[in-house]
Amino acid sequence: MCADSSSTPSTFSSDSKFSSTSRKAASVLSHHPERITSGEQARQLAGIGRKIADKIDEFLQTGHLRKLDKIRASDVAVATAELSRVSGIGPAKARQLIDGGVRTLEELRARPELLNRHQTLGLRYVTEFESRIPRQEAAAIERHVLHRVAELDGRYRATVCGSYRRGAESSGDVDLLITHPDYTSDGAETGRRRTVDGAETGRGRSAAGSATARGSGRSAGGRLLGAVVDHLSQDGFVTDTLSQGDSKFMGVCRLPGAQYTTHRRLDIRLVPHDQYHCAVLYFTGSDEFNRQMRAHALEQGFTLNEYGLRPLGTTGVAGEPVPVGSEREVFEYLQYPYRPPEQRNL
Ligand code: DCP
Ligand code: MG
Ligand code: MN
Repeated sequence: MCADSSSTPSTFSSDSKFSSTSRKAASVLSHHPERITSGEQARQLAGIGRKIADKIDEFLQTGHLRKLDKIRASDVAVATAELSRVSGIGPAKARQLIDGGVRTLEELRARPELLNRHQTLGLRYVTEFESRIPRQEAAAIERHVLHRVAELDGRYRATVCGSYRRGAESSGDVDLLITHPDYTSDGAETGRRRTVDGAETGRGRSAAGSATARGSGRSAGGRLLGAVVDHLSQDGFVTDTLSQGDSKFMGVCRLPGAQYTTHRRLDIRLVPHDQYHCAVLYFTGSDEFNRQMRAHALEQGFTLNEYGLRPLGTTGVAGEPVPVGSEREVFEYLQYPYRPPEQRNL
């Protein structure tokens, strides 16, 4: 405990988290002309009691104060929760910001250089993204998007999945799934191969893997998704891009016109044509329903995921995906009683 260091005790003595007794003690110590070397010595001073003396001894012996560590840990937890309100900021980024002295959204607004594009937009729209989308607005978004996609190319197929498809009265975001017959998992039209679990393999990965690739550098999937995003941006419906890859767009939208004023989160996923129904099933959720259905699939000797339904051989190795012509067929393969999306809110 160093009585002549003025900065630490003064921040201490002004911090509202500490009692007036503690603040008084900090002031006494900071004004003491000599270095304090024990709790016993400090106790001789006015305003220092047994408890403070014990804290001084704890600090001198261990270099820490358990109580202070606890307060700091809970401050970090509060700041992490606050910063995590921003789309694109997770625990690691929050930690990095806190270590850099940023703990609130207000402080974050003053440090734009610390944020990437996604996080910058996440901060700009933080309260708008936190407000839920009423079902009737989600329905208007669905009509708009399905109309615009069909207008672009009638061969696209599109479904709004997520909580909206499960009939929710309000949703956190809009989850749009699209496919196109020119885009399949065997890569026939894409010039490259995809494995059954959807991972891309072979040449072209690095070139087309760049999320910003435009035009000729794009894969077939990237072009099909990019065309949709561009068309949805043309009339101002898509207002911003948080991130965009060959098969996944994360962005921001708002319906044209004066009725809807709030910016909404929009996810668009392009999936191979032959994987569409398994993807619709997966992205309709709920997470818990998906878990239960996957567990049931395993009991029936199948592995089910967003890419397909595959029988497991006796050795447990997954075979070729079975052809799936509808969501209902997945239930039938698994002898699982069909549940419409409204009954998947587990
Ligand atoms: N999903 C999943 N497991 C995850 C994340 C997602 O199974 N870890 C699936 C089920 C979800 C769907 O993707 O229903 C869409 O994800 P969202 O996070 O958009 O969740 P919801 O649409 O269900 O809810 P919200 O209204 O909050 O968007
Ligand atoms: Mg959703
Ligand atoms: Mn989503």
